[in-house]
Amino acid sequence: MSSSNRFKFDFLASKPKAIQRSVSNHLVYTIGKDPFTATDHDWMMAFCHVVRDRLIERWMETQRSYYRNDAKRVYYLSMEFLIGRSLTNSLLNMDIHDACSSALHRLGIELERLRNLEHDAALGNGGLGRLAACFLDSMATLDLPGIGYGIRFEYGMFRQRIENGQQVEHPENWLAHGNPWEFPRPEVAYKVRFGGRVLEYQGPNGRRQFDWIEGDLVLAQAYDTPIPGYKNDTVNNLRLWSAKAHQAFDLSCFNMGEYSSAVEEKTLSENISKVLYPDDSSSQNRELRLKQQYFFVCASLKDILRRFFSDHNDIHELPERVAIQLNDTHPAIAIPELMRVLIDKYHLEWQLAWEITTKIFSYTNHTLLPEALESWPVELLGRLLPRHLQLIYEINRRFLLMVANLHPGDTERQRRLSVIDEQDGRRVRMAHLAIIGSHKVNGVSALHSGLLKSSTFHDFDEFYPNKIINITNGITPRRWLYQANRPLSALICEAIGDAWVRDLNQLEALIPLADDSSFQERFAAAKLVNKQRLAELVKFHLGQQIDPHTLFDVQVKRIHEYKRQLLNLMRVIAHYNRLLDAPDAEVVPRTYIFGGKAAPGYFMAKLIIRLINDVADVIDNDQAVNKRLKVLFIPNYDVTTAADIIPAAELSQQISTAGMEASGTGNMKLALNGSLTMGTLDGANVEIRDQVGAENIFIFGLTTDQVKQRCQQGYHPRYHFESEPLLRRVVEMIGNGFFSPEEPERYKPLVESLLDRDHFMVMADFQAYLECSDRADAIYRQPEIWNQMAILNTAQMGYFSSDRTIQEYAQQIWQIAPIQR
Ligand code: 26W
Repeated sequence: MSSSNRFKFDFLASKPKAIQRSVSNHLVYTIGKDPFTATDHDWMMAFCHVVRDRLIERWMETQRSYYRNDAKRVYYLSMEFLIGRSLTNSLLNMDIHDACSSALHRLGIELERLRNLEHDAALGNGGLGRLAACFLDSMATLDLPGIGYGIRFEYGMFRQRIENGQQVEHPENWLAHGNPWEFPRPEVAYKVRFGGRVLEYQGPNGRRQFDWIEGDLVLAQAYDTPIPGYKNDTVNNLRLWSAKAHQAFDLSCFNMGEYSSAVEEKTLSENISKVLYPDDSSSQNRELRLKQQYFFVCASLKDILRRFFSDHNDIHELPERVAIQLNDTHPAIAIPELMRVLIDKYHLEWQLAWEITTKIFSYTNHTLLPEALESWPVELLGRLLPRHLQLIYEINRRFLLMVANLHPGDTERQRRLSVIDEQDGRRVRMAHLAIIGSHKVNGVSALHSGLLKSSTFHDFDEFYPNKIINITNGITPRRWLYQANRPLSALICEAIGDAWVRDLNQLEALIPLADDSSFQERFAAAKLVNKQRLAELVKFHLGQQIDPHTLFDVQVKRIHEYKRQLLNLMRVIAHYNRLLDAPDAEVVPRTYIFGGKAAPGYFMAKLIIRLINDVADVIDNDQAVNKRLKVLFIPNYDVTTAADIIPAAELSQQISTAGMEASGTGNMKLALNGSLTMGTLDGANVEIRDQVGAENIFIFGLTTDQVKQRCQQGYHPRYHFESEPLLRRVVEMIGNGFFSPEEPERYKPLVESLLDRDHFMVMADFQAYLECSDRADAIYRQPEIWNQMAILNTAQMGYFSSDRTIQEYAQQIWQIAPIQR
């Protein structure tokens, strides 16, 4: 943006005095409260409105510049956006943090107190949703015209409480006290149809035409959330859809006194945006979920076309102005939806409609787990979206014809590639639809993309060479270092300036400082401050004592068997046994920190949480060890607790079964904050090793190829049980009720799974894991070496900035460029 504009925004609005006046005004005129009776929450809302005023000016100017430049835009379609809090992010990105802090101080209010009153916008489950949020930040920071589209869930990701050691889910009503960041747009509302039937008729030139009619209508109403870039005055938009009844209520019922049936339809349709599905990596074929998907896709496409036609009139130009990224297959119904609009509404010929569609769409795959690959029963899809099913059949028919042309007689290949899975009931494979309808498909780490090409989508890779590519994930350095870790940020800025915040590769300037003993000390001091802060939070919120002078050994992420929190816990038990056997053994005093939510219906994951808490109890009550060994489960892991925990971590556990974690992004956040990774060669861990150097990371365990080999040869977990005494003892303790004396059978399902199946090769990796952990301990005893390694991690994580990731998407997939103003 030009300097004259910047001047315009800053001069009046960024001075403490102006901010102070503005807060007072908003308190009275927006919130309607007297300063004498106002609660902290009232002040927080008033203050957020002040910040929002500054956002909206920049937002309008940014949108105007996109129109002026006739910019090609990218639309990021995602069922999930896991944003977290926005206040600090907005203050720092607009460079008004200190001015605001002193303005509030003059009013007798501490910014820190207000900050903690904000609810997380938790409209996502985990990695996929948080990635979408990092991408929005990077697009805005890079001056790219990127717009997010999703659902405004009334209830976000559930709140996790631990009661009697077990996860209990509580609804997260994040909107109850108002959301200061959103702008409702009641004038932007689109009709979305479900059900009904397909009408066939003769078009003007004698052609067969189709129209989808009747059924039920729901309204999608827009809410906009401004997304500020880092100190560039760009503010992009996240548009979320909320479901509203097409008719508020049935007046005839109402007049007859049947009040509840009068509002029945309203309740039913508004259910669509009521609650986020809390399932991470397992596809539930619920009708409501398919409705959610089509609901936001249909509204988003209508909105995209409305924007296009506001200053264009030739639909052929659409691919020059519009790119649409599908965040996993969840929005893949957009492909037949665009075909429907182009053919049924604009009366384009199939071939032309298909060309436009495939030029516009691209698809990111985020998982190889078969249970997470979405497929919808043909019956269900045909009932809710009859015209889409017809179009999917036709897309598939034409595709399979081409396959047959290339591989005549190879019906087995056609069966494998088909969009329709004929195996168990007929189902629509959404990933196949997404690949066929996109010009690019990407995996999210080098290893993952390689596996997509060599196995999961191998036939597609042969059929469409160069369509499947890799774009390794990244994280935004603004939220995950600059904001979350002020002590380390300040130290880095002092040492090398602040250019790294928008160009993370600049952290390499820290490399020469890695063996400077005074820098090492200051680096360690920053870590200690973060550890002390976390210890205070833990004391305050959980009433538990953790010692900041112990090694903070952290595994925070969704609880899933393939992520192997159980393997970590078995290491904890083995360490405990060591102390039981040799009470005076010299060990590195450790605090094992776990955090993460389990899907509410995921029995094994919930049992693992319970075992973590049972083990923590036993160790807490054992005076002989509890000064040197502490296990802590931090409840309700979310974006905000992540920002408290990650800067304090020293060891980062990234121990998924090789080949199962698509990328991981927590691994990047932890390493960037100077935590050393202990991990398998899985997902982006491989590339982290390449960047930081094999000597600065602790790698152990079976590789992807070895895992595959073991599976093929026939894997026998009992062999490890029989031949490894340390392992045997740990498994027996879990199985015989050592940690659950009041219910000895409690963990039988875990032990049976380990001994009889062990799909995740916990038993096979246990020994190597223990040895690796000992290697780490030996280095932790030499603080200079540990600190040097930690600095070299931070210094060499530049590649994992989501700015780099987004630049790759922009160049290799979207063909969009920054807008200069
Ligand atoms: C339909 C049910 C469902 C829900 C969510 C299936 C699959 C998902 C996601 C794909 C799960 C997910 O979040 N995947 C994670 O994506 C991250 C961002 O790319 C990666 O870093 C993680 O490795 C991957 O597990």
